[in-house]
This record gives sequence, structure tokens and C-alpha cells, in this order.
Amino acid sequence: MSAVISEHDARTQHWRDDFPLLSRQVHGKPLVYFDSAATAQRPRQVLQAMDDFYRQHNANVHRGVHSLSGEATDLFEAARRKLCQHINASSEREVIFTRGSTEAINLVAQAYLRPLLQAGDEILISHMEHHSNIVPWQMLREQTGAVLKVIPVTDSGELDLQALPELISERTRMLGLVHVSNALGTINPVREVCALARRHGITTIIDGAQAMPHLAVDVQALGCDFYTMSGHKMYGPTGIGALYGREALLEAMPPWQGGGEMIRTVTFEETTWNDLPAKFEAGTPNIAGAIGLGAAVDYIAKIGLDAIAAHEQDLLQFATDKMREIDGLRIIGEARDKASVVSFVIDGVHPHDLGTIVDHHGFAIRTGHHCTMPLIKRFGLPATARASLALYNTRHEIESFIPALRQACDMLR
Ligand code: 7TS
Repeated sequence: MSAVISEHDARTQHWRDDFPLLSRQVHGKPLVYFDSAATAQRPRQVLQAMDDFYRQHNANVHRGVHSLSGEATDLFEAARRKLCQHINASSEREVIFTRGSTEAINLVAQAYLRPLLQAGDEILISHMEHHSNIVPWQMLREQTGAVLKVIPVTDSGELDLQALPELISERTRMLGLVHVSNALGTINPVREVCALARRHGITTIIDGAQAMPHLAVDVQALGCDFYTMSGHKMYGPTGIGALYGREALLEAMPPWQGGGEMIRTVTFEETTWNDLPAKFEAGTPNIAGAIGLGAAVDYIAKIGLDAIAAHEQDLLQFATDKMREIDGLRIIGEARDKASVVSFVIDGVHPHDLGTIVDHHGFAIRTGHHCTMPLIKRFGLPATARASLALYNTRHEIESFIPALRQACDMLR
């Protein structure tokens, strides 16, 4: 390892030490985890918070007069408060716990937009959306006769902003946009797009699943109406995430799912709804998950998103430069503003074969369409390989990835 690399990596070693799983081996080789865009690893602080909850405080929330239930409720609501502050929502009533981004988008499609839509109304999304921000709108199209329009993506993987004004019409009711593309790494100009949408009276939903681990997100500064998050991509647990929604919109919406927690009174004749945010949290929530997500927010805040972004930008540049030296390797997604995701293809090598071979060297990368089939098709490809980098990755890991890639190419070409 060169002196420059070890010096750089030493600065982040203590972050890495927080992640117990990273010290394991795969196929007898040290694990190199380059798949954090699919799901990140969890620091011991998150594991500890969930373990403490189950060992010390486990009870159902909001329902009991007994002490444990009070403790569980306090911890659960403290997690909501942390998330609220982290994204600068103006009130905790604006933060709804969901299973993740997918559920948050479906909630907005069904509870916000469906009652407002007439046949012929338009929903605008981009060509770089994850299926989670495509399929719920297609389902709504089937239910209402709405029209789905798509903002194109340029060859470098940026949103084609020039095409946007023409796609907006007086029938546009919703604009859905991914903040950071999971397949390309592109960071979209969300603030500008939301400002344009607002001038046309269009409601906006931003899919923040991939932005939350990399960028400081301020929902008020972004000017969006809805923003979605997935805990497991920001070092928290799976099965928990959140929807931010502007309070006035959430207040006006009917509930989505019916059941416990979301009601105020029930008779067989009539049911009245609970206040926000409970109105959208039917059933016993993922209590330990929310507490783990709160611990993940603390963890990210303690390191600081500026420090995380600086480290990841360094890794992105380092990886991009090194990988470009490989014969026939092409990076897919070369936006000027990018998060630490490197999607690539290599002439004559199928990404799946590549992924399988590098796994035998300990490298966990993702191959396929990354749940963005229309986008990958737009680049004329069946699949890409993707290395997604997080705060615990190092230059040394990237440096060791290059010979593994070369060796795989030699075997496969
Ligand atoms: N939106 C984006 C941009 C995503 O990257 C993902 C998951 C989702 C939504 C769905 O999030 P969930 O937490 O509701 O499942 N992306 C990926 C990926 O890139 N590889 O596996 C999952």
C-alpha cells in the first residue's frame, strides 16, 4: 500500500471499526463491501440501540399506561424527533414512519394523488427512476386513466433539464424525481426542479433513498412537498424508513391503511381518524427499527455529512481514475454532480460473470438492472456492474479491486 493511500485510509479507520461485519471473510478473503447502495452495513451503535430496546424496554407503543410502554413510546418518538431535525422538517407531524421509500411512494400515490386525479391528468417522472418511483404511478394510471410522462436523461446520465418545460402542462398534477440515482450516482438538481414545479402548481415527491446516506438533506430548502427515505441505506435497519410530507397536504389526505393506531374513535357506523402522524401509521409499527434508524441518524450526524461527503468524493474520484485505466471499461453515468456510485461495463465481459468472479476475491458488487430497467435499456445495455461506496470504504480496497477486475477480464475474454 502506498504511503498516500495508507495515510488517507488511516483517517477513516475509526469509522470502519464501528462496523463489525466488515471484519469477516468471504471465500477466505477479507470482505470488500461495495454494495452499500443496495443496503449499507450497520454500525455497532445501531445494533446496540436495537439490542437495548429488546433487552430493556420492549413493549407496544402509544397504548399502555405501564412503564415499559411509556419507555418504548418515548424511544420511538425520540427517533421521529431525530429524523425530523435531521431533514429540517418543520414539525414531527410531518414525519411518517413507513417500511421504506417504496411504501412511502405508494402511500402518496394512493392517499394523496388518487383522490385528486381525473382521467387525462398527468404524472411526470424521470427516465432514471427506480422501479419504486415508476410502478406505483403506473398502478395509479390503471386505476384513474392518468397519463405518465417521462423526463429524458442525457448520454452522460444527467436529467435533461431543457426538455422539462415542454413536458409540463396544465394537466400535470405530480412530479416525481429521484434525488440521487442508485444506478448512475447522478445527483439531481432537486431544488431547481421543485421551484419550477411550484411555479406551475405541481406537487413534488423526491425519492431520497440514495441521497440520505451521502448528502445533507433539508426538505424546506429543497422546497419539495414529499420526500422519502429508507433506513437500511443510511446505516439503519431494514423494514423502516419514512415519508416527509408538508403538513397541510398530509392533513388534507385521507388515511391509506386502516387498523389500529390510526383511529380516534370507531363505531360500526363511523370511524374518525387520529392526528398526524398516527393517521398514516396503522398497526403496530417497527418500533425497534425506528429506534435503530434514530441511532443511525445520530451516527451520521456525529461524523457529519460534510466529512462523509468529502471522503466519498475522494473515493469516487480515485475509483473512477483507476477503473478508467482498464482496457474496454466504460463508466455508465458521468454526471458532473455525482454520489459515490460507479456503474460500469467492460467490453466482452458479462456483468454477472464479472460479479461472480470478483466475489471469489472477496468483493461484493451488484450486477444487473438495479431496479432501473428503463434506464439501463436507455443506455442500450442489459445490465451493468455497480460498485457503490460508503463511509467505511477505503482507497486500499479500491486499489485492490483493480487487479481483481483485470484478472476477471483475462478469464472471461
Ligand atoms: N429508490 C431508490 C433510488 C433506490 O435505490 C431504492 C432501492 C428504492 C427506492 C427502494 O427502496 P426500499 O428501501 O423501499 O426498498 N435500491 C436498491 C438498489 O440499488 N439495489 O437494491 C435496492
